[in-house]
Amino acid sequence: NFDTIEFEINDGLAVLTLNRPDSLNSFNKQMHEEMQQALDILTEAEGLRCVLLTGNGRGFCAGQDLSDAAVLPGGDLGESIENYYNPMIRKISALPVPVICAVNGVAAGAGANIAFACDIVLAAKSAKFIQAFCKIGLVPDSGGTYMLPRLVGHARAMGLALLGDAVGAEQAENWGMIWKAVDDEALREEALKLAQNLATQPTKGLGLIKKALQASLGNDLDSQLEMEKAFQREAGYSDDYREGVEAFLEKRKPEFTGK
Ligand code: T3D
Repeated sequence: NFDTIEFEINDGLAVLTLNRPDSLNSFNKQMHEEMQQALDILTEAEGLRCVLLTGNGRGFCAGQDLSDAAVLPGGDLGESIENYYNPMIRKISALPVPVICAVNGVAAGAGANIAFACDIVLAAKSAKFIQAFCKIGLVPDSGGTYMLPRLVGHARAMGLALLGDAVGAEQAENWGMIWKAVDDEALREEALKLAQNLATQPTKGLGLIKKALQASLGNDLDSQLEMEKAFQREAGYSDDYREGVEAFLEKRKPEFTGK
């Protein structure tokens, strides 16, 4: 039972909705703690096959709640990064299932970088991504300095981080920051449809794909080829590979169990 987030798991699909709409779902201590608990549940969940992260109200997430006592100027900000933001990004990134983010409105500061830590990002056309940190004398966190250059290249990453300009969802799609910008009214349904479909796919294989692509930019070709071999070996023993091949040969729709 949470107050600052909504959280449910049905048929292998977890939907986690940030729920402090009056402050554009910015993170106060309670929301950090509830988010950690939810991510711990997801990390341990048996039969989990996909996660959908979104927000209530007109914003997705405005990053840290700047009125929270934990981030008063002069305090040790490293502490809240160590206790909350870094574990959150690590947990999202380590989930062995696809994590979809439906960015329903502005994503600023850590809010933008939490979205970029997810595997597939859909955004409402009215949504904006803002590296707001520079405007208050801070530094992009929550993996922003890691993900941005990888998503958009050095020049755009520098511009975004140093200027803090808002990037609209369609531009974000054109720049390769996100998967797709969709009409505002269609966002929730489209994201749910995508997540529900992914929750019926070969979860083990998808988890291995996620891991391989995450490792890719830090690896040389040889290491990546070795990783592909190991992952293919593992995938080759899965029930879903057997089902996928049988269904193909029998010209029927596969019924994957995620195992
Ligand atoms: O160690 C650490 O924890 C440090 C970690 C830092 C991580 C970070 O995320 S730092 C960056 C923090 N975020 C920001 O700097 C963004 C601040 N917000 C904004 O710049 C704007 O709100 C937006 C551009 C996101 C949206 O603008 P707009 O005009 O659509 O909405 P608004 O009117 O500014 O905000 C609506 C309400 O939400 C408003 O409250 P009110 O006046 O209706 O009572 C506003 O104060 C509140 N709000 C928005 N963002 C935050 C917030 N309240 C607290 N903290 C916020 N980050």
